[in-house]
Amino acid sequence: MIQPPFDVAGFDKAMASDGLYHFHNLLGSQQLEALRKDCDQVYERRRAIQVRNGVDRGMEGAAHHVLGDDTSLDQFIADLPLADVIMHYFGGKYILLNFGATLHPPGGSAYTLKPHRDVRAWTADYPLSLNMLVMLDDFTAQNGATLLMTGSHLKEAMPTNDAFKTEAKQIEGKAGDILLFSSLVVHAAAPNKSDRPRKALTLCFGRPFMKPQMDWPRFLRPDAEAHLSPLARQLLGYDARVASSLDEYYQPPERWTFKQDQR
Ligand SMILES: O=C(O)CCC(=O)C(=O)O
Repeated sequence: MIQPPFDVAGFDKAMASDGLYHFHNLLGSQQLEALRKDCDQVYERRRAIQVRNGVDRGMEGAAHHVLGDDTSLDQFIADLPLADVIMHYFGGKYILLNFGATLHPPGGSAYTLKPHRDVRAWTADYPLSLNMLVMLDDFTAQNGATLLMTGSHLKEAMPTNDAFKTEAKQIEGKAGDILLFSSLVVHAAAPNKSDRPRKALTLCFGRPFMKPQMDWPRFLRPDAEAHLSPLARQLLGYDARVASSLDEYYQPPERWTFKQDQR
């Protein structure tokens, strides 16, 4: 249940027409500071692997799968803001498909600068995936606030680059603001023309039957499950696993690997 005074009808209307809703001032300054610092830390480790594996070009400032390093990013998932709003959006349970951090440095050439969608299948009336963008710094025209083409989730064809350029709106906001938008809304980072990085968290949530980009239960340490909040356990797909043996499959409902409520 979403707590009043949240305007559920206004949210539903905006999501249906624009595919986007802007929430203001949800995170406090201490949490923001910890998240900004931890983004730098987790990026270092991922960047080293990108470089080692020769996939670093076009990934400047982009850190993927930023869980499991005992940082404030783990805590963010344990106590996810807007969890009830997202449940309302899907009309049921959902899992975390991916969780990234973007530092968006000045002059960067990351792949996020190209207009794109974050889900491949176009399912007009049945949302599969929802994006969350958490502003860790103020988002301004100068530092590359995200461009979103509102309403583009309603048309199957991708817009031309020219149409995107003229129609996309630049969403400015303050550190601590959060955007929720349909993963079908075409969007892109804008070039950062300031002299500092512009940090954000980027998450996608989806239906529990979808394949997340990362197999979280195998990605995290074997002892991680015992320390997860019930919400984190749900988000990381511990209740939406595929059985791997007959013994695992033939179990009473409370021990099913794919629980009944994960429709
Ligand atoms: O950094 C941004 O402004 C956009 C990020 C983005 O496009 C994405 O994560 O898919």
